[in-house]
Amino acid sequence: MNDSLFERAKRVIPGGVNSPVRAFRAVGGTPRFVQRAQGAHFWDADGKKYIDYIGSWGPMILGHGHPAVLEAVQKAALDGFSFGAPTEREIELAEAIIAAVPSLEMVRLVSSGTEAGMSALRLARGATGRSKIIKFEGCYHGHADALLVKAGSGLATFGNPTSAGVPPEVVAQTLVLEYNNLEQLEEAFKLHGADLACLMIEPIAGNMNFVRASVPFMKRCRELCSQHGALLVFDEVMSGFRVALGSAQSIYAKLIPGFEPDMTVLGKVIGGGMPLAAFGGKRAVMEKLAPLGPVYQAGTLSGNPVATACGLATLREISKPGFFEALGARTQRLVQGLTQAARDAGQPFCGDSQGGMFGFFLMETLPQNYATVMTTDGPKFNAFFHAMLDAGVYFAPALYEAGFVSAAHTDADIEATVQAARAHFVRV
Ligand code: HOZ
Repeated sequence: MNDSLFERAKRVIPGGVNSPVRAFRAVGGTPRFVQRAQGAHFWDADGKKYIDYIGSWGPMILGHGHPAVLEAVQKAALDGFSFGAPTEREIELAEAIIAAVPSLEMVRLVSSGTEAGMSALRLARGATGRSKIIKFEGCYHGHADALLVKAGSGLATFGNPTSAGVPPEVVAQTLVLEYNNLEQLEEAFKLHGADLACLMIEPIAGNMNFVRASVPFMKRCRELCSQHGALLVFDEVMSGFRVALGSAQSIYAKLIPGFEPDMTVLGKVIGGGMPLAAFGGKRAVMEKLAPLGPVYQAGTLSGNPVATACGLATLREISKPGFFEALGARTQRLVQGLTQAARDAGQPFCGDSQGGMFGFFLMETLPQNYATVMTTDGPKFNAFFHAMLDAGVYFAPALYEAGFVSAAHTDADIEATVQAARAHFVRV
């Protein structure tokens, strides 16, 4: 059934998918067409059950079909799908986001991470009156033209880190530096500091697998941005409300006194699985947005009433005491179990996690940048991916993607995953 659906899909949808990484082109084989999902599992069109470690690429932090979220969505849907006029729930969601992330004074709700990143960039340029931006190799900030240069995720998967169709003049203002490379960072600010609108970074990169920005690197990003009047923009579409309730910035704030970004881009978890994202920051910057200021941004479905209900119900659940401690411990158990299984079989393996987000590499030590991630043995990853898939474990079908554990994953799910990995590692 998966095969015939894929053939049918390819006739009417480019590559048979509506987002490239789903096509399994990197790992080979037929994508699984999902029929339904519940908790930590989904079932494909052939009725096969999988332990789901992508969780819609991050949003499903509570697992699928959480009762409180379902109830909120059903109730909201009965009241109307979309109004194109403001609702109280938009205020409630904005308040909930701001309450959890201290660097935010105002947020604007939009419909996708791409839209949020693109709008944040325009706002940074409009607020500073400058054009140049810094981004890092392997960081993916959605598919807006100016950010689609040396990006991770699907672009890395298909070996085209810069997309066709992006005019060179559009990316001429985008400086691309190596992640965690202090020398390049210093040099870029020395040469271009006065022209820089912003530095945009995934603090925990989830689009070149899982790579953390080191604390000294992040500290220097903050200092240089402040010295040169550039805005530090955290892309927390993946890490936001996923690695901690206060997002990745709360982790850096514990290690760097007084640390906070100027702007934050959010998505995924704040929508709980519905199309919803946001960007926010200090009042002085956010008030440059229309209708108050000269930077234009808008959207028919922005702040959608069903999506905001879904996001709010999700944030309520993950704000409960102990939620992130339990999720983090479970995710760590998964990464430790996989590491042990590989090591016992004499296979190189390393992994890292924070909250409910994780990554692993079939190499000895954790990479610090995209170039090192690229040295991963692709065929070896693909063999691992397919062995796990056969065993009913669904990891991301590309080695450049992070993985996600939800509150619905049980110890039994983790144990079954580790056993499946162990069986593979002793075979190869
Ligand atoms: N850009 C996502 C991975 N980093 C993929 C989204 C999707 O295919 O749903």
